[in-house]
Amino acid sequence: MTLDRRDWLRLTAVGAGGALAGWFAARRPPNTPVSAPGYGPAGLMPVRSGGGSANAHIMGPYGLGVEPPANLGPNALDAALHPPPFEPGRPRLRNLDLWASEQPIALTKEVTFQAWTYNGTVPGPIIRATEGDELRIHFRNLGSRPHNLHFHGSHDPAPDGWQPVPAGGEATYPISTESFGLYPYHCHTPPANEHISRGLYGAMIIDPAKGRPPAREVVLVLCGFDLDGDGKSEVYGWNGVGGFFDRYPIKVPVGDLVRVYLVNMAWGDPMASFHLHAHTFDVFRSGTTLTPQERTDVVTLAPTERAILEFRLPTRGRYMFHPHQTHMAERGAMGWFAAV
Ligand SMILES: [Cu+2]
Repeated sequence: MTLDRRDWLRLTAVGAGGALAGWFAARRPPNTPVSAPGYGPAGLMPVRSGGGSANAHIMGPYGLGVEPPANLGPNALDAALHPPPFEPGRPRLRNLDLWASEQPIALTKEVTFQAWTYNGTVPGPIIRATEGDELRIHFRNLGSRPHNLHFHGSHDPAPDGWQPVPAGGEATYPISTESFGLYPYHCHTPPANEHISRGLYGAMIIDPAKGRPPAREVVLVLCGFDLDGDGKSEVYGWNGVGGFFDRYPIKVPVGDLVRVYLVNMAWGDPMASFHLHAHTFDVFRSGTTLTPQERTDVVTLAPTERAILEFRLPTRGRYMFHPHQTHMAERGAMGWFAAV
């Protein structure tokens, strides 16, 4: 049985959260380090040896670098890449289920990681609402240690999400979406550095009441994974998988408006950028305006900062994108838009 985020949204809509909770509880693995061939006993990356680069074991020409897990096909990240549609006609009050689980996830062809997840994936489900909606997030901690759920943006400060929820516990967080924008959510349990870097985060899109112009929309959450517990990331990936959009470029029609919901959740690095080759884009910082602040080809974000980017690729071809912190690109965060 496999579940993706669209399954989750569908099942939540018919109230099957309890059944899923049971499934995750039954499948939850022991919290032990996971080994991977060539990566040492705890899934460690190869270390620097001799005069070569620290990445020498995994580097190749771009396009032949970090490879995604072999069992992931070209549509494996569709639920993480394509946000739910803008639906202003939905009920204004909606209930959503999120749960925390502790389980291994495959980061690359060679690395499996003992992740802490929302709803089984890193990043967690994309939440989308329209300004003025009222969301009630029902959170259950199916993990073996305290976790919780904290949303950026406007809400009642009393159930703010920083209060730890014990293993087996639950909590309800009301979120009023009075300000449109792009917001992250994440676990806030100490040490938050570990709780977030193990994968407890996701993106929430709050649309303006009238929506934004029609576009090909994608969500790109930059993730960093600390494999050896040194506080720095050794593997990076957009939407949780290293090398995925290098192997499977994001296809967009030539000339169509492309809108990228960009969120930096890469822990362990003070900042990360998004750089697009061969073209420029409009930047809407935090997604809280309808007019862009600048036209550029690189935007830099500290962890939890985000931006909406818009562009139209003018000619057929492949347009590389990556953080300009090149160690991130070379360790999994390389990708391409293919204008077709
Ligand atoms: Cu946590």
